Amino acid sequence: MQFQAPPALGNQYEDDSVLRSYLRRSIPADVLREIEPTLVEMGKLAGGELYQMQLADRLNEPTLTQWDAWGNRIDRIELTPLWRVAERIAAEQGVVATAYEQKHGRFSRVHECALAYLFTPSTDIYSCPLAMTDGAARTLLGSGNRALIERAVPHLTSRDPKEFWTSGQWMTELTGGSDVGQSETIAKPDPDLTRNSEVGTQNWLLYGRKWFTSAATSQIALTLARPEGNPAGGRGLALFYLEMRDEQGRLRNISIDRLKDKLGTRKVPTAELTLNGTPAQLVLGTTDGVRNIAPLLNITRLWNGISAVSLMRRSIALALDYSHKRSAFGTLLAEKPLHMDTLAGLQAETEAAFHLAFLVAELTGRSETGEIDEEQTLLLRLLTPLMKLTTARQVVAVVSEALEAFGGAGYVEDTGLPMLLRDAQVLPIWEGTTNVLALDTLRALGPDDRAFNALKAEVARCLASVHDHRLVEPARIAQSALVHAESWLAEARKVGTPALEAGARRFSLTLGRATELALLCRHVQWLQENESDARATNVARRFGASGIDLLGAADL
Ligand code: MFK
Repeated sequence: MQFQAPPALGNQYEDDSVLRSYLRRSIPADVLREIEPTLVEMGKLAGGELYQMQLADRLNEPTLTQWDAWGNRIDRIELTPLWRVAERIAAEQGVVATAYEQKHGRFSRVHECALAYLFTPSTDIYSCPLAMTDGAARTLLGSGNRALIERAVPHLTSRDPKEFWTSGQWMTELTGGSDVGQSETIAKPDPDLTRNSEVGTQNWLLYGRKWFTSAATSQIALTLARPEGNPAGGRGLALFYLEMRDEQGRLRNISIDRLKDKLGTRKVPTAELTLNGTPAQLVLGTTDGVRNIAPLLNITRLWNGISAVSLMRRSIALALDYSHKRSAFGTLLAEKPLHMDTLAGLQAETEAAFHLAFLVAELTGRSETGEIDEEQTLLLRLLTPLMKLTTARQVVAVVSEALEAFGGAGYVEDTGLPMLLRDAQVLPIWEGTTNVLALDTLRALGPDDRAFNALKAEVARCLASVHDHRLVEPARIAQSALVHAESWLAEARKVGTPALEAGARRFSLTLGRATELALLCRHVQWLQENESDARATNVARRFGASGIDLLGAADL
């Protein structure tokens, strides 16, 4: 009897020509020399020890124990072995810390994202708590609240697993998933002002239900609540910081009602919580909570995109390896033109998505060191939702197709493959659905042309560098999609808000895919000129022919 060899992974950094060539192009050689050992190490873990642990941990899920044997309410969540190891490795390898240690200035953010990209697919979305932790650190630092910065940021950015804290991001309530302004949690001034005095003097108690709190094992959370008497809507909310447990390890008037039974991200202990007088501190001001939590949202949206490209990459790495092990109709799949053509299509989507996600990482890095001008600031604000929504749609399609490349094995749980698709499916949903982000794109564009012009200028710079005759057609497709989107926007603005909103998704996806194509063309041209590598030309041509302008002839 013959047994089928399963797919295997090598060093996930060394095997990734896309990541490696991108880093060679985008960061100085001396910086790359310094950071490369950390990427080789993470690539080794991701393709080796962590991947094996992930397969072994497949059936484990976090558990909630609400009561002890003697009737005490304890609400203890046990993580799975994989996640416990992931927490340690994330701290030791500085997956969050790297962005804050700033050893390489603005390139520190790209370095962090490269680590996250390698780490994420082998740890069953441990990127979720890391994303929120990163976002909380950025938000606290931007708030100027010295007491909270000194208290929490050293923990959030620690490399010592014993000191490392993760943060939750409690926004979702029964009334408000996307429409956060409807949140019902109330904040009342704490009559006992001595409580928590070590972390600030503005003490409040929170009362309400948080309906979808991811990674509820975090030590702290940033959350929204409405100070009593404040008006309805997002402006009436305030941004609060809280620590989940007291010095004895008891939850601070928080009950964990249940863990969510989700389609995917099964290792993430997502909980429903009731806050019944939970002590909290204001982060900044008693209003404008939605605006004040936006820095956190923008960081977690960046992580969402990095996670999307990392899952695409993982599914293709497995499918490609398998194609060299699986024979059908007399030859290996790798020798079958149709099979390899299918994988090439997935590779093109993945490379395009990769360059957009990492452009947002680059711009985020610039914003953190102040090396950003007005045009780039507008570009970052616009590209963050565009990138999040575009890559999140791509990952679901790519991973679904990659599973098909395994035939029936892709549908069988103990291969570990179906989990990839279930995990991918969260990416268009959390951190803002495709439609909510399409509307955020309109918000980021604002009423004038400045943000759109910033995007046009970026695309023009990319395309100006393209000379190879085989790239003329993809470059033309990117440019004409952008021109169409611009004229559509002008027309839709004239017709009115309902027309603008109805087309926002097609419009945003067109912008996202056109930008991806332009970035891909630039990279491919660079590869040819600097590394005599013409292989990727087909990737750009392929992506250019796969539907960039999605506006079609939609009526206004
Ligand atoms: C794997 C990696 C990912 C890890 C994920 C971790 C797990 C997280 C689980 C979750 O899902 S957490 C919950 C995520 N929830 C969301 O993402 C909410 C989605 N909804 C939106 O984004 C809505 O657009 C929004 C709540 C922001 C709308 O609320 P409002 O109150 O109608 O907002 P409004 O009035 O338009 O904006 C208020 C202010 O915020 C405005 O500024 P001003 O006050 O100066 O005018 C906006 O410009 C600003 N703002 C809104 N979004 C912004 C922003 N500023 C910068 N960036 C943004 N993205």
